[in-house]
Amino acid sequence: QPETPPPETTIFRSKFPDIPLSNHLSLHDYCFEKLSEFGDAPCIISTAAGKTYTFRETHLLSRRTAAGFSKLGIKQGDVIMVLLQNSPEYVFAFMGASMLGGVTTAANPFCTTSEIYKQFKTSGAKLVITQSIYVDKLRNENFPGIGDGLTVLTIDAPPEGCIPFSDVLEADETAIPDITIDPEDPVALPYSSGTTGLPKGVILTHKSLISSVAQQVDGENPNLYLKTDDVVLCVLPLFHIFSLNSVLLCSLRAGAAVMIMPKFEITAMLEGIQRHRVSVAMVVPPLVLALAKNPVVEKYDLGSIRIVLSGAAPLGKELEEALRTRVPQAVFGQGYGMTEAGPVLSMCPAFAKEPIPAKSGSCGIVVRNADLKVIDPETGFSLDRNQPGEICIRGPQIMKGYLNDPDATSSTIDVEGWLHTGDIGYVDDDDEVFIVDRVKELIKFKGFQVPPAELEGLLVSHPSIADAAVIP
Ligand code: 4UW
Repeated sequence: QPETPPPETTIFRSKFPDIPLSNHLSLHDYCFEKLSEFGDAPCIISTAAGKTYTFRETHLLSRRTAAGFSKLGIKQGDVIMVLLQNSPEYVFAFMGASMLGGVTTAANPFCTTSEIYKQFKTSGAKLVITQSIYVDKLRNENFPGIGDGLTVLTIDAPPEGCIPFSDVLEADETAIPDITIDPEDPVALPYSSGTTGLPKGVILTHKSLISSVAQQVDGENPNLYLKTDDVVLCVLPLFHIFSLNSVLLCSLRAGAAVMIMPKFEITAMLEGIQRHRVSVAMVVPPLVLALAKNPVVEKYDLGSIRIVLSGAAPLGKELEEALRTRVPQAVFGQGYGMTEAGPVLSMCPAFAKEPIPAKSGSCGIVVRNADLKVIDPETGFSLDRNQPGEICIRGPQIMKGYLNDPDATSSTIDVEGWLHTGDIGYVDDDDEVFIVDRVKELIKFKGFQVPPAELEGLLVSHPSIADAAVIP
């Protein structure tokens, strides 16, 4: 529980009451806790493979993956790197690693070899899971040789030296080593540049991710009410925290199915939505643009969609209005997240079981079991309602810290436990959060982070460039 604040601090809380958090469990036990209730319900719908896995099958294949990783020498605390488009194997690898007490660091397969290498090296990854088309990205002079120091699994036909992922799916699920997981153990290691500098490993523990998922979907009146008959669109990449947390983990916990698509392609997505009756669409502004403006959308039935949740970047009002005319039956709203915040800070209250309407342009209300404050970026003093300042968040969901970077950690999380977001926003009279600006060094492109420091580093590596400053 957050400690009592000094009297002058204005703390904003959720309109919904706090709930008990099951954050003493391991993430996989928490996500599969209600297996006996909905074990035979669809869990993963893979459009690419034309295959559906039930919750029981997903659980079993994750267990086999854990046993298979163990046979390959992966132990508690080890890091595995996932370099994949969305696929069922992504889920098996993430959950399987968790079952071993391992940690998943996911990278964007579109990153360059040197970006991937930096993440591989700094995370200390012991194993890479990828697709054959990306294996060449693992062949540069810095990486150990594939099959000779570097273990690479591919989910499709393995190139020379790689192991087929199907091998681990055949392991004996009873052969998972007996381990004890501490809630403070890391389970995910996404990379983020935070408020300044280069990408850093963000340590998310079992406790942080369970807390964040619970803040969204648990309790008698969940802030984000997902039902067992929901089908949730999983087109946003699982290597980004929005999709990992709010799409995948929340759906697993709530018993909703996820329709996994390897990449965004408008026609395939619309066909999938129509065919599988997608009811919850988790999107980013460029996807809202496609849904709102692309003429092909009119040829498809989107009548099954009841919720459209946008986040990861600001969304213009005009675009929101245009989308509303395309899916008039759906409730539209935003969430606000940041990798380091576990990631969700606020969520539209109109998605609750007992909904509260939210205003256009708002990012919803702060999640339950958490404190939010707004501070003057110059003085650090807390501000009242309707006054824009830096948003700070405190609660059991936030990151443990940056990997091997105590300085960056202590400049992001202060001694009172407040995580400073680098976002400028305010809280209005109805407790709704509005983001108006960003003071941190960060460019967002289609919801993805582009750290200016990384581009500056690249520019100054050119012999004719003496210095560089990159701004949005
Ligand atoms: N409006 C304006 C927003 C918004 C925003 C984020 O890449 P990261 O670190 O993380 C994310 C996570 C987003 C997210 C996760 C889970 C979830 O449910 C949800 O709601 C839909 C969203 O984007 O980038 C963090 C930075 O992205 C900006 C903001 O600057 C933040 O610090 N950002 N959401 N709705 N800006």
